[in-house]
Amino acid sequence: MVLNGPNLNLLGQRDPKTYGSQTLEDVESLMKQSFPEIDFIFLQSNHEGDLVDAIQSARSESIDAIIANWGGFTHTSVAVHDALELLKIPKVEVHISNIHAREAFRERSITGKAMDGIITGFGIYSYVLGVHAARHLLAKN
Ligand code: CA2
Repeated sequence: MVLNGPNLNLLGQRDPKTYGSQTLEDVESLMKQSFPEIDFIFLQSNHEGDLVDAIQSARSESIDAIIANWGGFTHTSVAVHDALELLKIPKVEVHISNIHAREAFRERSITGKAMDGIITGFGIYSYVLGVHAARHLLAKN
């Protein structure tokens, strides 16, 4: 399951210096092309509760792993963090930009504490790396 948080629906439309010029649709195509054997479920939402619901649904829908860019909720959301803590499948956080090379408030990832790891700063290729990381975790378990 690939989850994207607030404002990522605008990818490619603004701020190309930080986020590149590719759209969220391009991200999904890249993932499908890179891993044709995987059945991805994609969800983008601007609403925290939708993301919490998606995390909870992953428990009953036999999802193998979560790759997620929580957007701005990365730095604020205790609710997403708490939902993640209850989900015991591989969880990889991805960011397009390098959150450590930007404003100080982006340095802290609240959600990241409940993820297995974080990939940050490789443009939309972060999502591809996220799938490799999830596969590595699945192979270990
Ligand atoms: O680098 C990332 O992937 C972020 O998760 C993107 C979030 C930001 O709040 C995080 O600190 C880092 C913001 C997503 C906003 O997406 C936009 C897309 C196009 C134009 C403006 C914002």
